[in-house]
Amino acid sequence: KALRFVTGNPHKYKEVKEVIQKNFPNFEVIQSNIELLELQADSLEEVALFKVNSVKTQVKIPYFIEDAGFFVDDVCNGFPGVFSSYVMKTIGYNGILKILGDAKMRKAHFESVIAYIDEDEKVFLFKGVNYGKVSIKAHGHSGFGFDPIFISDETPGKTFAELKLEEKNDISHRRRSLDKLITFLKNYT
Ligand code: ITT
Ligand code: NA
Repeated sequence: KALRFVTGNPHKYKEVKEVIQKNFPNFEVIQSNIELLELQADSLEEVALFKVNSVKTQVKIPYFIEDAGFFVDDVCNGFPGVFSSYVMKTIGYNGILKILGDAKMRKAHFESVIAYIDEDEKVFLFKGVNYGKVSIKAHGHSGFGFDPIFISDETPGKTFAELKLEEKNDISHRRRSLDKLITFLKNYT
């Protein structure tokens, strides 16, 4: 079964493709490379719903989109969260390191929300999370976005950018939302 993933972010597509190839041989994923507009909202769920509906006239249903964010829970009360793209473009992960300085409390997490629209134009949301902390310095070169400054509680001592693609994919927020989507598709379609 072929799934269309609408995203303008090649890193996200690469991660999703690896997960599907390795774990779900009955599925394959195809990228629809469309620049997605985002409205400013309070939650990833709202952004995901907006995104999935915004391309209805351009993409053949069924398809899915994903909205992800990096949440710094200590010091920043969850910021950048829904502002992650904008913060990455403006102050980058070095800006986040500066904001935290040498703060001891550095809890953070990633969230991923997938919105899937089915043949009847019904939309379903699937969420995945990974908890950890912000590193003191940036480390590693794989992955993208905030990966160089995030250390998952599940892989202590290494940032996401120091993990191999498959290692990040074993535990990531994106992997977890994707597992839920695939389970849903296996059971209900
Ligand atoms: P779409 O076309 O799919 O919308 P995007 O790059 O705009 O791609 P998001 O809005 O979902 O993606 O993500 C917002 C930002 O959060 C993204 O640009 C990254 O900087 C960051 N981010 C998301 N997932 C990440 C991950 O797995 N690791 C590190 N940073 C991530
Ligand atoms: Na985006």
